[in-house]
Amino acid sequence: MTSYDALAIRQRFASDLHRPQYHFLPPSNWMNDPNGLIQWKGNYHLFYQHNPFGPLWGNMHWGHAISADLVHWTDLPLALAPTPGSADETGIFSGCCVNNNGVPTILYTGVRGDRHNIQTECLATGSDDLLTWEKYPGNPVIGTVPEEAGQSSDFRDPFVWKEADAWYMVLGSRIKDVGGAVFLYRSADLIDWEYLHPLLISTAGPGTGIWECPNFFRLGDEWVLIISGHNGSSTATVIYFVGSYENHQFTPTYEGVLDYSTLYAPLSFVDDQQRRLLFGWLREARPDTEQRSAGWSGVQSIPRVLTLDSQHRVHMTPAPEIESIRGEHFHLGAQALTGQVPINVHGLALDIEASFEVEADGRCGLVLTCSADQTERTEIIYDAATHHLLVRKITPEADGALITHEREVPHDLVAGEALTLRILLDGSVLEIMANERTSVTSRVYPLHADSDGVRLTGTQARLQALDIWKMPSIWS
Ligand code: DQQ
Repeated sequence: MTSYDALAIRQRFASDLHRPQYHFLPPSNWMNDPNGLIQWKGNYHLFYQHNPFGPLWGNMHWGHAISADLVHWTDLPLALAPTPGSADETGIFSGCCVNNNGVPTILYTGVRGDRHNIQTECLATGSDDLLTWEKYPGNPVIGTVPEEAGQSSDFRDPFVWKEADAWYMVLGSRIKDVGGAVFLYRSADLIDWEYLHPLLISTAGPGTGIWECPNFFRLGDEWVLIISGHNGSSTATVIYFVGSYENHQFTPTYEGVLDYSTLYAPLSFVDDQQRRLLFGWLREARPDTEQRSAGWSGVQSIPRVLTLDSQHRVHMTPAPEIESIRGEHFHLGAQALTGQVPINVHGLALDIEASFEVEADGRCGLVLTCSADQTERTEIIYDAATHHLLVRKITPEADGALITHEREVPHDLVAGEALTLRILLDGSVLEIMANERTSVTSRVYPLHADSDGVRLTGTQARLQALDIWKMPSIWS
């Protein structure tokens, strides 16, 4: 597909209220995990799990887009498609892309079998423009699951990095009757892989599922393992471990939640500014029937820059490049909050920064997607007494009944610490980062174009500053 065709397809969705304007999604149809993120010759390449034939999961291919600035994207032809009769005949699942001495090299999971239950790791090398890919004729490069996994057929999502002596890979898996696991491999040439040992095994107990899409990397002086899956009673699905990595053994000393809601299967990479950047799939929160009639499904998060704080917590800030497209600006200065007040800004594509001082029993936050009668709204409220951040979506039904969806997540502030909120609202996407360390991404589907009001709310709290920018489309 030429970029011209892709833009024409994008035009068809011009009046879709729920379609994001400044987040990446394909021209049409289904997208899930980010794949193969790499900066190559200065440009950022985003590959992604894609069903080119429809807006629901299936027929997994790798879609491809390129950006010079991490903000504006150009659609490129599909990068990888299943090959009949091969290790990837029913799908090209997730993976990564590395620079092997000047040769762009993708490691991905090829799947076979009716239920995609034969999962092996495959390799493809690219042309210098990353537009054409040749699969290694000897695929798969890893064809069997380690014995200690038992009968598990879940064995996927290679994440590869280079150390002084060799390439290393982690794979997401599950040990039968134990739980999620990440396996570590080593190779001199990306083709012959030696299994070393589990890098980490879940202690949450059997039935807690597979660990998918591992990311393992150095951040500052420590190492971070991110996995998508479950770890015990927590309802969070993307968690991370921080610890030390010596002699190829990982010893985690801190466990945290990367995102509490719809962000899933994130993938990170390092760019030429030595930033660790992460994209995540923002899942839909509406039924298949609605995704089918929309004609598209799945959005990528705005790339986030990762750092660690002194308490070993991962901090996330949207890549500053996104600030370059900020439009009309609204500012409100310091003031006491004594209830809820409307703000003179309307929009469903906004970038918001807010900071508050909140007393021990105080509450404060913002209300977005607010209809004129306020029956429809999305509340983002911090409760200092319970140390929780609440995201509550209220939608009126045709008969006037109100449907409420709530997500309440722990968020601790130390004495004297201000609450900071960074919020990216974009059609049906709502990315919320509190103090850069508590992330709650959500999907909201406003009923009407004028459900776009903004309100400020607080009791026993003081606004330090509120800045709101209207955001444009990145496709015009
Ligand atoms: N999505 C891919 C898998 C991965 C899962 C398949 C995570 O490779 O484990 O579409 O969303």
